[in-house]
Amino acid sequence: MSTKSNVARNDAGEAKEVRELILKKYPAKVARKRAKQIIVNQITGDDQVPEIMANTRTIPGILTMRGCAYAGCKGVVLGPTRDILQITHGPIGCGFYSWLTRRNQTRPRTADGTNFMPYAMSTDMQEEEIIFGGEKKLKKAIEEAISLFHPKAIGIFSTCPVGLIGDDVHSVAREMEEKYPEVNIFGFSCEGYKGVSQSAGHHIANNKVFSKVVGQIEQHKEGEYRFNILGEYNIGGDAFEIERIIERCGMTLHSTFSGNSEYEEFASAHTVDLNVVMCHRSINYMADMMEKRYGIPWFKISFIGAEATAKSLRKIAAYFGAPELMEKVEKVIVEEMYHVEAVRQEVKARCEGKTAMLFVGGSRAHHYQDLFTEIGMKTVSAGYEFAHRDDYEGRKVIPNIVVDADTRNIEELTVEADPTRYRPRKTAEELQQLEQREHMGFNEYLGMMAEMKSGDLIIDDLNHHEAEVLMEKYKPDIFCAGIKEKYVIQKGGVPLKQLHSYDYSGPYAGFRGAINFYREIDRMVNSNVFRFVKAPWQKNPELMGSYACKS
Ligand code: CFM
Repeated sequence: MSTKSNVARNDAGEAKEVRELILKKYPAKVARKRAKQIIVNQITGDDQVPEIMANTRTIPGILTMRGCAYAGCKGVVLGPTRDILQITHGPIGCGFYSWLTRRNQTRPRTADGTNFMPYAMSTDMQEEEIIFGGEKKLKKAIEEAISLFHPKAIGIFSTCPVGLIGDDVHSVAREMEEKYPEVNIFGFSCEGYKGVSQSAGHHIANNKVFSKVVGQIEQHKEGEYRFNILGEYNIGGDAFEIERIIERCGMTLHSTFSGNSEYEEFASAHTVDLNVVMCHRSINYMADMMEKRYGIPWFKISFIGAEATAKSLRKIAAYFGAPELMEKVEKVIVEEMYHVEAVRQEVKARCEGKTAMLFVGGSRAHHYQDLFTEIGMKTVSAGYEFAHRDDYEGRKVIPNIVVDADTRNIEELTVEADPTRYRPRKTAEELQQLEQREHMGFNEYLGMMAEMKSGDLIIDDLNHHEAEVLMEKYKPDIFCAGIKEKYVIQKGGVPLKQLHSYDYSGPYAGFRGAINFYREIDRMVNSNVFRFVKAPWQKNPELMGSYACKS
């Protein structure tokens, strides 16, 4: 793995060859499907990109990187909220393995502030409940939780067996709420098998938080420039860094969905004047629903990368439009960039021209490319695990996305303007002006492909075989993915940066986060240690198989 292959980077012809090589290994039917999910990027005028197949079932037998709907609902969207008491209704493994492994952090406002995150709460279903039903045990668990912890709100998360045996978590929630009216109790039908990945769980979580939590409390934090960040989950302390910057700029972050968040912040989130969306995949539903019901505009931002952070701050300030705010933001950017630049130049000198691959989730494979660009590195191949076509090709394709049975399975809420609380934050004219003058991109996301280069290889729902071919042919200087990929890739002689949990590091968001990332990548791509790795399969003979049948 120490010599570079002759794959000319960014060369569409070579990317096509790699694609063919990947597909060659599959039986005809599998190859036909994967061919639609492995695309050589091509940007034509007007930011047009090729169509990619996404958000469809993984082919049985292929080891996917994906997770389940329960993970997307409980782990991802609700997990980082510290004072909604979260009960996993199911066997103990689901609750245990979704307990803080994502490294989402939290910081109660006072030393004795409520924080349930250090607890893993589960009904621990046994054979008896699987046979005779688990509702009784769930009710008991809720009563026990209320008497011990006195929470403001309780979320019940369904695992696969709950749906299979037919426990009704919603009627349990209603019954317990009648008994304990001071507690907001709600259930999620987020059984792991719902949908094709964790993406379904995001949607289920958005729906319930929107209908059962947002709008419950009429209060807001102090400040003139108040907004929410949707889709920031405080992995490795990212939200702390973002909060620091926003505070420096003199703006008020009312709530973050859901990094470092509290129940009351969600419940009063409808009082702000703007929503900015960071992870489009996991929370675009909430942005849309809040706009329809309460009249809050939204646009996409990113705090990953120093340049992206600066651009996002400018956009938010321009939206509020106060000259003193814009001035303050510029001042903060200059001061922060001074520190960023010094490290960036130093690291860039050692990293320039090196290559990266990113295969992560539903938004980071896009955002983190900016950090690599800032230190002169090139992304040669990237893809999401579970994103939809709009995250690849931009929201403009949404009307053309075929709604299949799996998607129809997830409820789409019909949302109307609130009769008393709908309040347009800007007039249609003001919004239009902002669009023309500042290119705000209201209700827009351009997606990953338009911001990559022609000839880059885009792969949806990457699997192990495909990762091996990429490694062999491109020999990237760094591979970004998760824990399931980490050690196989590293045994192949390429360092792997976990972009889910950040390994043991972070934050990577904002200005200080960018500095952390540059330093970390510098250490990884310029360390010689990986060149000396000999994988077990390079030392011993390998058993190979191939398909003899034709279909
Ligand atoms: Fe959004 Fe996320 Fe992501 Fe995601 Fe995730 Fe995550 Fe991710 Mo792991 S919400 S889509 S379901 S940015 S847990 S914080 S890193 S796969 S790219």
